[in-house]
Amino acid sequence: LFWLISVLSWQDGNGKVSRVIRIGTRKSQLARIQTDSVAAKLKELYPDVHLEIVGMSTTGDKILDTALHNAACIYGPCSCLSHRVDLVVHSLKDLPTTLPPGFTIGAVLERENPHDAVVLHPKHVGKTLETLPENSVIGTSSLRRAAQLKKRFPQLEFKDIRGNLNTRLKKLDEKEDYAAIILAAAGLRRMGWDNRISQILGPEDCMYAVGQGALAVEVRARDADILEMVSVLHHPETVLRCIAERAFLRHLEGGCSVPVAVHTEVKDSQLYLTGAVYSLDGSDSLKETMQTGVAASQEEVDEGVQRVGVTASKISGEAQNKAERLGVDLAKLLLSKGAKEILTVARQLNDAR
Ligand code: DPM
Repeated sequence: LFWLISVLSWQDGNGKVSRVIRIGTRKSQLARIQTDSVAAKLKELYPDVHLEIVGMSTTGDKILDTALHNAACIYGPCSCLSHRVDLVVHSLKDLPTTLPPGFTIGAVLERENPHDAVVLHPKHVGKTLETLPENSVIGTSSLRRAAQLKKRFPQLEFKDIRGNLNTRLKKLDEKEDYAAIILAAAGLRRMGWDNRISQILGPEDCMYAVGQGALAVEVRARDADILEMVSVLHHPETVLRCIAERAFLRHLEGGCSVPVAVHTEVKDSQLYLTGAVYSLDGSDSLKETMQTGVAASQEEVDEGVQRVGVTASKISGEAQNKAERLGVDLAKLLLSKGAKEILTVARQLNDAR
C-alpha cells in the first residue's frame, strides 16, 4: 500500500508528470492554517510537486471538545498517517514523546513565540492578571498553566474551558463566565488574533509546554523520499531545544497531561534547559536549570536515527545527542529531588476530578 501511494503521480496540462504528495489535516481552523503554511513552504521549495490537502476527522478533534489534558494523548489507533496521506502537520506540543512505531517527525519548523498569552473579556480591556478584580475567573484546561498561575495569582479563580480556539474565544466574549482565558501566543498569532493578546506571560509567571510554538511534520519513517523532502524545513536551534524538552518530558514519564513546564534558550553555543514540575495548585514544585554545549563539530553526517521521535539527519548528531542527554539529566535531577511523587499525586488527583 505504501508503495502504491508513493508511485501515484499527477499529470499537468503539459503532460509533465510530477509527484503527488498528500498532506493530511484535521478540520479545525488552526489545523488548516498550520497545514497551509507548511504546504506553501513546500510548494516554494518544490514547485514541481503537486500537493493535495486531505481533510481528516481524527480522535483528536473529538478530544478537543472534551478536556484535552485528560486525553491520554491525542494519538489513538486512528493516527492520522494510517489514512492515505504522506505527511501531517501538527503542533509539536500535541505529539507524544514516543510516536507509534513506523512514524517519525521529519521536520520541526522555526519556533514562534513559545509563551502563553492572556486574552481578556472585552469589558476588562486594559487590565492584567495582577489588576483584574479579586475572584475573577480565568479559563484554562491546562494543568500546567493553572498550577503556575494559581500559585502566582492566588486572588484569581481557575476553571476549565473546552473546545477549539474559535469556541473558546466565543465563550469568553459572548458570556460572562470568564474574565480572561490563557492560550498559547503562537496559536493566537496563527489565527490572526494577535490583537486580542493583552499580556504575554514570561517565565516568572508561567513557563511553557514542551514543544509549544513549534510546528512538526510527521511522516512515515520508511518513506525516505518524503523524509528527505521535508528535512529542509528543520530549524536547527528549534530542533535542539525541542529534543532537550521532549527528552526531559519523556524521562519524567510526563505524558501530555501532567503539570510539567520548560524554558529553553541557545546562547553562545550553549543550550540552557529549565524544567519544572508542579502539584495541581502549584503549592509544591521543583525547578532546575542545566546547560550543555551544542556547537556543531565539523560537517558530520548523522545516521538518521530518531531521538524522541525526531529524525534530523542534516543536523549534527553530536549536538542532538547532547540536547537529548541534557533533557534526561535534568529529569534525573528533578526525580532525585522528588518529582515522581509530585507528578503521581497530581495525576491521581486529576484523574479523580
Ligand atoms: C497541549 C496542551 C494544550 C494544547 C496542554 C498545555 C492546551 C490545552 C488547554 C498539550 N495541547 O499547554 O499545558 O488550553 O486547555 C494546543 C494549542 C496549540 C497547540 C492551543 C493552546 C497552539 C500553539 C502551539 C492545545 N496545541 O495551547 O492555546 O502550536 O504550541
